[in-house]
Amino acid sequence: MPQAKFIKTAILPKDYPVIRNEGGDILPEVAVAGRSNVGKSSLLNHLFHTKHLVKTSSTPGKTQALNFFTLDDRWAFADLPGYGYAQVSQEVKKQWGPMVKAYLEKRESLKLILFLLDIRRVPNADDLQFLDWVVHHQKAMILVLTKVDKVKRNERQVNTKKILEALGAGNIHYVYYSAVENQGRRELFAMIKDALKDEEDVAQG
Ligand SMILES: Nc1nc2c(ncn2[C@@H]2O[C@H](COP(=O)(O)OP(=O)(O)OP(=O)(O)O)[C@@H](O)[C@H]2O)c(=O)[nH]1
Ligand SMILES: [Mg+2]
Repeated sequence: MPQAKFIKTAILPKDYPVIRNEGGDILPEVAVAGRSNVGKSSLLNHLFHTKHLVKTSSTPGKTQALNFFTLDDRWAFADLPGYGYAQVSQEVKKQWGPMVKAYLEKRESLKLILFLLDIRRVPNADDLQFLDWVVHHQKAMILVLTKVDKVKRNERQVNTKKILEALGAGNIHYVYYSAVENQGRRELFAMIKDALKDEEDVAQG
């Protein structure tokens, strides 16, 4: 069984935790990002085999700060607050952009971004803006198409094509995911491992 731990909640870079393994190496970090309600926190619980370690909600806008976790003393994970939800307060909205921008800019241990999109929706301006930031900071990314239990098999292909077209991304790595129907977990882990291979080789000297 995987061993996941909650480490800390933070908003500002000065409050980010420095996360090391027992050998003292800083753990490579995977950030989970995407629109509010897309399923970020649920995906982390599903990956971790935990039910409530990561707070989820049917009300969008649940996660309003950065939440840091570790898995097996090997990887760190950051659950990012979702963007694009109209109902959160002006105060929260104003801080979202700077909070996530600062994270992408300052977090040196950030090695991989899981960019979540709902398989049923064409990416909107907020999604494209976020993707721009990721590309700008030259971060490795995996596209995770969530809630695939909500669409029929043939719809998957059609929607995937539309989504990739909207992103204007040619060869982007993507994976189908459902936390509800237990799909994609193994595949996503394999992709994460592959993406972080070089980092871990360095850490192990
Ligand atoms: N059908 C289906 N529903 C899902 C899946 N994953 C998450 N959900 C539901 O989507 C809603 C939002 O899930 P969260 O994991 O809290 O979403 P989030 O992206 O963390 O949302 P914010 O914290 O607001 O940004 C909840 O009602 C979940 O039960 C999935 O794979 N399939
Ligand atoms: Mg959340």
